[in-house]
Amino acid sequence: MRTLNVAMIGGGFMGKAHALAYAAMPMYFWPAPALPRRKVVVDLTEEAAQDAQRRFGFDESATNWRAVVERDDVDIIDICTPNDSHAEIAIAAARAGKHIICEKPLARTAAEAKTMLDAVVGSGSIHMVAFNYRRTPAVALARKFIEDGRIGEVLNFRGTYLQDWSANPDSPLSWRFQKSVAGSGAIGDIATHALDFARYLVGDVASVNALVKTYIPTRPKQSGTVDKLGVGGGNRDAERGPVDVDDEVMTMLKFANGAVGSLEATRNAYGRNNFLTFEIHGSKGSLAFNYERRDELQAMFADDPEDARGFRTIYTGAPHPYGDGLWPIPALGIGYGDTKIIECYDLIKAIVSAEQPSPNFEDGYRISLIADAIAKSAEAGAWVDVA
Ligand code: SOE
Repeated sequence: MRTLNVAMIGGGFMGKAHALAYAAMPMYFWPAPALPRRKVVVDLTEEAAQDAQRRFGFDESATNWRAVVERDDVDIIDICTPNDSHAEIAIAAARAGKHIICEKPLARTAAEAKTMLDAVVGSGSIHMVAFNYRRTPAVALARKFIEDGRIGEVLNFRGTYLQDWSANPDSPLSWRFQKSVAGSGAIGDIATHALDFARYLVGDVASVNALVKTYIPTRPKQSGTVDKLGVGGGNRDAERGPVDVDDEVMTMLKFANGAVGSLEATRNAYGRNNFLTFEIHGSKGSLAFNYERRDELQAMFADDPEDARGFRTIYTGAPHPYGDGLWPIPALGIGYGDTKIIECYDLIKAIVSAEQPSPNFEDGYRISLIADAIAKSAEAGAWVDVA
């Protein structure tokens, strides 16, 4: 069985999720398409890198990602850094002929995402953007139902991504609130996950009419390089710095295929934790999903007998997408880590078969185009076509 050596750049929250996936993927999907080897992890300081090496089971640690990208014994570059370094690392990796997985959003702007797409096209690299939630079996099942025509023609998509980790005005000024690093706020960080659902389940978005809002204009500066994500409620005595991104976005959507939709995203919705949802209405039925109940797909088929009509709850398990690798009994439970394990499986499969996976950099770029159109529309107060 082939071994693929992974160099992971960034050993934080996402690094933890990806390292878990490399370790566990062959335990779930066997025979594995190839064995990912946790070769080298890169972080900003030697201490952080060595810590990540021990914790995440890598052979080596390093602090210079440029040198690591050039190594002959590295097959995959895994980008788990904040958004402002995605392009530089991915472009160098493509030039060095490496396969690439990049955390979402692909880049801060569509123009930046385009430079990444241009770098991978023709390079021989397999490339993937880590929009992991579409790999939840219930979401993949929704796609199957739509493809099989079970709900007829899709008429309407309603997406939300609501969290509350930044609702407290004293929660720290993470890089996620700084435009120069993040590109945007809720739009890039979480609305893009819902946009990935929209494209995966319905199709490309043609135009948007959006509004955005920033509720909390300053936050206490945080110390250290670890993204604190609101943990501990923050330090109200620390010096405050400006927030220059959106806290909340809502938009109407027109899809290229004629469907319509809406999307709301915020990290300031007290009581909502990872409320990533969709509801889709079709000419022959409806589907609904909530990541907080991720083992379940709600489905309503209009051709059910009249006295039995209504949403039914399907618990995903062995007969459903990825069921052969997961747990044998429905409702034993899918977790965040499982979505990353499936993502890793699809990446390794794509490398072995030399076929681009989805979502790849082309998809990441298209999502960035929609994100840019949302920002432009909010500024103009008008419908904007997606370029
Ligand atoms: C913070 O909003 C965050 O960590 C996002 O950046 C991730 O993409 C999401 O999966 C969980 O929440």
